[in-house]
Amino acid sequence: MTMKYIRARPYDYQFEPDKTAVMLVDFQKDFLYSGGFGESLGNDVSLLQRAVEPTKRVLKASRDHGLQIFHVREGHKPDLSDCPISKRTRGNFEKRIGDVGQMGRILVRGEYGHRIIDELAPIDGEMIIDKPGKSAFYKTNLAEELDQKGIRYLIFTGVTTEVCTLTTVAQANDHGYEVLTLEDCVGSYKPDLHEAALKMITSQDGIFGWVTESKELLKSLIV
Ligand code: TIU
Repeated sequence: MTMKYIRARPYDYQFEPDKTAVMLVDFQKDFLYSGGFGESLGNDVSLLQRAVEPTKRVLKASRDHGLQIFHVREGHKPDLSDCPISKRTRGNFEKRIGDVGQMGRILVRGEYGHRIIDELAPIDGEMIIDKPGKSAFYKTNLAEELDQKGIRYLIFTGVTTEVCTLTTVAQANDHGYEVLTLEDCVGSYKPDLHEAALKMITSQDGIFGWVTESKELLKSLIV
């Protein structure tokens, strides 16, 4: 298949659609809605909404154009055996991972809060990667699944920008993927850290990869 080009920072990004996966990182009720993990950490969860509509458009276009789609979720087994004590006990918060919140047990697999938001819900044939950590590569089969599908290019959307998205982008870079992050499809509780994360990706002429707006990806898919 022919190479496609996207206007991006620090310079144009090239990709082959049949070797590309679009990643949706942690678009879960636990992070975007009130009463979940994000709010339990003291955050204003409404700040993440900005990423939903643009990501919905990317998801639709990716489905229409046959790109591989990987949904990622952060969460733990009900017995919390995959949750380090440090993760559960850090910080001075009223509710912690595993405690019962307004959307069920916080950040626990199978609970309502762990689900992906309805607007971006997976459909049959799309991969779902459950991870216990911030990186989608840590203690998951993501690298094997990508290898099996012959993927070389990863295009990222997700929340939060500087935590699970950046951690995964950085590791994807170590795995050798060509990584593009869509800046309007990532969101953070911390606008200054959102900006810093995007700067980190593109600094040093793309130390972790490229950044652009979703409209540039959409344009490239229709030509
Ligand atoms: N707290 C925060 O900003 N993020 C996380 O804990 N996980 C993800 O980013 N998904």
